[in-house]
Amino acid sequence: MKIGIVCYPTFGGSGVMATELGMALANKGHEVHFITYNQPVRLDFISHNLHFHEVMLEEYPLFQYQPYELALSTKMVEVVKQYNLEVLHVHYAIPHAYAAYMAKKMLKEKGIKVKVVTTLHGTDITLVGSHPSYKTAAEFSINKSDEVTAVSNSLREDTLRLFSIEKDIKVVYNFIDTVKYDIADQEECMRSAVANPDEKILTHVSNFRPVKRVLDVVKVFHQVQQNIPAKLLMVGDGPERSKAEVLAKELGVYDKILFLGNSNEVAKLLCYSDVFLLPSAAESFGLAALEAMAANTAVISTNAGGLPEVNVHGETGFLSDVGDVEDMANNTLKILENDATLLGFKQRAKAHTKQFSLDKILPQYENIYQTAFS
Ligand code: GMT
Repeated sequence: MKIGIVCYPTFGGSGVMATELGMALANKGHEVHFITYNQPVRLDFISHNLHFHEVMLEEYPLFQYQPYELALSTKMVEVVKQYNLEVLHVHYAIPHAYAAYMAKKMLKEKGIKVKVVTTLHGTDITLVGSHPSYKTAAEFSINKSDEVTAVSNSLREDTLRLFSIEKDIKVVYNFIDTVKYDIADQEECMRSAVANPDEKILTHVSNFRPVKRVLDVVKVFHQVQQNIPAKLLMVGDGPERSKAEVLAKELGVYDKILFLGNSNEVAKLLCYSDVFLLPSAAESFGLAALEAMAANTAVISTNAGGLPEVNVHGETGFLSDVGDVEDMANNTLKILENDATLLGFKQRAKAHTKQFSLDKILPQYENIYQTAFS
């Protein structure tokens, strides 16, 4: 099929997922066109059937805010017309589903049909979309999509609770290309580059927004390293990073934490990891946790949103209430108490990712495109 993919091209989970999906579809022979304001960060190849179209914004002094939706819907119309796209798959409802609806209407005026598939990712529903400034337009554009998917049962339920939804919302879990994470046993995974042989390695990867509660990551680590020699890798960047650095200094653990910033090589960093910390206040799915599990890492997370659908309590890691730093630290120590226990958690975490593998999830999206188009 000929598919347009619209997403945020940044380090957020929705952009990562959309990019991985587009590349996988292209690998399977579909013609894929990314329509975004920058080349997606994880887009690591362009080929005859994988294209990128940049949405250009005209800066004009009159505008306090640039009208991005206008530029995006105009670009969608252009690309659909030029390449005869059959489906526009938009990731993150705001403003992508709204812009896609407008593009579809404009195309209809010219006798061109395109179907819109909207995938809800989380904050587009739970934080941003339900805000009174956006709710009416978000609800409208979700209802006007031809097909709607959510990345977990939890997000589906949140959407039905927060909005008046007339469409069926299908759950299609996020996926992972497990092969990309099979580098733990390879030579390039040199734990000695980041830790001493007796130290365990804890990792956190996120966009360091308040919802990720990165200060809890530092607090949990502070308690853990009092009992077990350990290092913490903090991967990513965002508004809470400097607060986390200040707290680490106050708690006297700054020299045991590596703040690594954003990385395109998350799989390589995760291969060092023993335990992944994700103490989020809200999380529709927790793609970062799934990536960690694929890299043989046990997960300590909260029980917020869709996290229990990914991280199985007592099997792949542990779940705690939001903010319960004590419980998260104790659970981390349980996992790290001896090598055999740690190995068991790591192996079960890795095994659990099979149900989120690319070959299971990709056909579900292909079916949805077919249904939308038929
Ligand atoms: O977590 C973020 O702030 C980024 C956000 C996004 O849309 O880019 O992530 C959301 O989508 C991811 C991919 O589906 C999910 O794995 C994350 O759980 C979800 N984040 C939240 O719900 C907070």
